[in-house]
Amino acid sequence: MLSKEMEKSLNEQIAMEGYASYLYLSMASWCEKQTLTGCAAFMFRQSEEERQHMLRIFHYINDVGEHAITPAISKPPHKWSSIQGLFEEVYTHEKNVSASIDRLVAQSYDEKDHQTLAFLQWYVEEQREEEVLMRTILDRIRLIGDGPQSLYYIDKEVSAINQKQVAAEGAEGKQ
Ligand code: OFO
Repeated sequence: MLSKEMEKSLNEQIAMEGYASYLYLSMASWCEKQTLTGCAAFMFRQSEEERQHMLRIFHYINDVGEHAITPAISKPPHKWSSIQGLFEEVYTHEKNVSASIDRLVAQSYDEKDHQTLAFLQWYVEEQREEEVLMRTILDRIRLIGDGPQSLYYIDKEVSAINQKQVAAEGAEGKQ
């Protein structure tokens, strides 16, 4: 059982994860149109991951006897001025998600809702990993430079990072 406030907050988190999934899908499409196929593969996988994050909360809310609500999702942007700008937006978005998870953790402490607190630990760790990942990509882009001559190398680099993620997720059996 959840408090009404916690049910509402978790449903809001569902909407945030759902938006992330759509935003990354839109980014994947833009990358594909720029023939940045490595970046596109990375963003398609991230989009699917965010959908799994959303579903994990769905199941949790319903499992504890409350009602997970399918959110309305607003249309994400569909164009970016550069690949660096795109990854900067991803990084900012991930930091906002982390802040939202932190607020949920604080709320569970305040409500002495230990089961939700335990449930959220997975998200705390996941957000830490995602922030590190996005910061690593941004550091590489800054190192390579994102002028037209560099795009091929950026795409190769992101593709290699994506392959590593796929392998790690396979090893962990992670969704
Ligand atoms: Fe859902 O992990 Fe990123 O946002």
